[in-house]
Amino acid sequence: MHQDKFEKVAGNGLINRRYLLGLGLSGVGIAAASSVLGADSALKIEIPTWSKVPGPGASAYGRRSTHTEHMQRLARPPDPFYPGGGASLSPLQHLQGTITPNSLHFERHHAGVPNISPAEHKLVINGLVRQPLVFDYEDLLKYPMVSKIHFLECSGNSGSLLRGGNADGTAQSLHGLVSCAEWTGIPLSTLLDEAGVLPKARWVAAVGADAASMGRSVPLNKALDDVLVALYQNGEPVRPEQGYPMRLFCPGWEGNISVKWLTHLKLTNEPAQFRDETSKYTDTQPDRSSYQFTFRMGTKSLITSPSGQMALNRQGFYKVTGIAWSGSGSIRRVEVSADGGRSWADALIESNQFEKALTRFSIPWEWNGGDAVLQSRATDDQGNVQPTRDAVIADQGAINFYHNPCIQSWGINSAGEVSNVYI
Ligand SMILES: Nc1nc2c(c(=O)[nH]1)N[C@H]1C(S)=C(S)[C@@H](COP(=O)(O)O)O[C@H]1N2
Ligand SMILES: [Mo]
Repeated sequence: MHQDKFEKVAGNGLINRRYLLGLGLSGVGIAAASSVLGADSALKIEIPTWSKVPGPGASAYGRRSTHTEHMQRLARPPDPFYPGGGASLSPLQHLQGTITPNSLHFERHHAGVPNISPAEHKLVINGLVRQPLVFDYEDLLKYPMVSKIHFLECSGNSGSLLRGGNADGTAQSLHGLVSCAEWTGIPLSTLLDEAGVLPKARWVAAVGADAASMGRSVPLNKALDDVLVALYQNGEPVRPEQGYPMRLFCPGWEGNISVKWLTHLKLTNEPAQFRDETSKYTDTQPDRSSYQFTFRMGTKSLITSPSGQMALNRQGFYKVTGIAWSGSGSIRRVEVSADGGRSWADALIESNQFEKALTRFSIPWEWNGGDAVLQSRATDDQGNVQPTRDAVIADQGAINFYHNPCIQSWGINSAGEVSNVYI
């Protein structure tokens, strides 16, 4: 078979990533790879209808192809005792590259999505400042802004893998509380400088204008470092679901602290002890004590294809691809295993490697029709290596399910069915 010429770099069929760089892919001979231009001239290709009649003209607001409408967020069922509460997850297995389309960005709401009129919305800065300030939306648009590509991940993401029991699911249902966008906004330091932070201040208490009045305390050093008051998301005003007209954005930190529908920033000496930093988003240890503040998200990766509940329909060549990210910096390396972690090969990095942003990786793989366990393992520029599930459980015990960066294992059986497995 032609696949024999591929250089195997790890057990169970992993192929040197350079074959994805155009070195020898032509020999793969997948039927789908032949285009109309490349096909045999004797082949009779029918001219499709859409090539014969003009389609609809230009439109005022774009929409996606009707053939891609199966790509949907997965909304968790509403809870009648928790109006507006809940989440929806990004369809990671259908996406490519590193940017999540705004309409598919995951959501997590504690009291639903408020419909805020920007003309009536205010942002107040007060507390331990020389000069309390009130901004309206139009004021803020006049400030210099920066644009940064960053992931956002809920600290509850992937938590079901630590709860044990049956965790069958897709990349989306198990890990879809992560998304990545270009966030454009005003560095919080600019606004704090204008208010004049008093020397006693150590924390910034941020509150949203939703019916949850959700609040979180941000340490002042982070607030002055890279936190944004984000007004735009991938070039358009932040979507209502993401916090229109403005949200706090704390790069690399758990999603909860990026307060949406931001309306109040109060400089304080101590944390405000909001509900979401006392009763929730705290990491309970085996001795039942809890870490109150675990801000930084881990060093993590995930194979998005092939992934849970997909099926491989033939033996042979596959492109294994996925995403990697780190709350501490940029992704330096992603390794992939096809034999459940016994041997590893370096994946090809297919995207930019921005700080605290999704990074796309791929590696070619030949499936021989037997059992396989696909895994990926990320390393960031601080030297952090993604831990195994066993290591996470040994480290933080069985109670806590927040902040789980563990290696995902996708088992493949001889029927080609892909499912979450614990090994
Ligand atoms: N005001 C407010 N801010 C909020 C929330 C909320 O319910 N209300 N949810 C938080 C949580 S738990 C997460 S994970 C992120 C989710 O942001 P997204 O919905 O834009 O993905 O927003 C955070 N900010
Ligand atoms: Mo969250």
